[in-house]
Amino acid sequence: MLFPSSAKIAKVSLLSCSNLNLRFTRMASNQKWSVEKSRILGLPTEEKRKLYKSDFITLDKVETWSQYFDLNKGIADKKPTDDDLNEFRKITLDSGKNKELSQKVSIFKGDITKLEVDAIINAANSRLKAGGGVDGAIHRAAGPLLQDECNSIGGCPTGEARITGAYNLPAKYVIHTVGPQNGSAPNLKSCYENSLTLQKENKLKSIAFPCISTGIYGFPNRLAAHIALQSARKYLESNDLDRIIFCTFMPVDVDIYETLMQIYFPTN
Ligand code: AR6
Repeated sequence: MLFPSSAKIAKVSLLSCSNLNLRFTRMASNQKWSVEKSRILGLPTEEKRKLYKSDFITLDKVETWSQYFDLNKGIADKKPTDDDLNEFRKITLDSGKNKELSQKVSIFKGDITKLEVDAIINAANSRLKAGGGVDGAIHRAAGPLLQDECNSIGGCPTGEARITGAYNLPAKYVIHTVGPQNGSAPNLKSCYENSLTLQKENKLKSIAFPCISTGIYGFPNRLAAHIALQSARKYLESNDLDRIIFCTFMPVDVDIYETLMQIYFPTN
């Protein structure tokens, strides 16, 4: 038969219609995140604040480490262990910068999604699919377009980092980094370094880190804090930004950071 039956034509055109629909839907969702991302980034702060799902904390309300240390006298009694000092000796401080740098870092106890900073770091998984822990909290507060943008990136290997918009979050951007699941210290170090590289490339002035890998991925909290503080200290000695915030969500991390910040960021 030379001509296809009308049933066949109908079937083929139905198929191409549904393919076309699928393509349009995909395109529409692609366009939606990218249009919204640009629109939100261009909003005046008061307008952007109407998008937030809950209360927010501005940078000026987050004490610098230097202020925090002065206000919480008891912290001085928290002494590093011999193991801490051995780990600390892996880097050399430019001690002339101590005072200045103690004003460029902070401990923040609480929920990272509340921070109105340039970027918050997400402890993501390599598929960049919303999971539990801080990742879940970030996706819930940002709204579904964050997942759409993550889908457009496709994934992120362990130790690397990717940047997206932050949508309904108070932050401007989210930097997604994938911490190690096998306790690899070099991979965790790369997470901090690659996130900081994105900070520089995007000219971000204030960023907040959660304790990457120390939750579901099970990295030891104390060593993770050493790696975070070593990376931040070395980076701040030669790069200009206003603030790196260490977001400590669990009491164990508050205690570790209050102890270790005293050696990595002495206030005098
Ligand atoms: N704000 C700040 N820190 C938080 C918050 C929050 N709202 N919620 C949890 N934390 P985790 P990981 C702390 O498990 O170990 C996800 O399923 C938490 O107490 O979030 O790198 C991803 O999709 C802990 O101190 O991240 C991955 O599959 C820290 O954030 C996997 O978990 C990190 O804990 C990543 O595991």
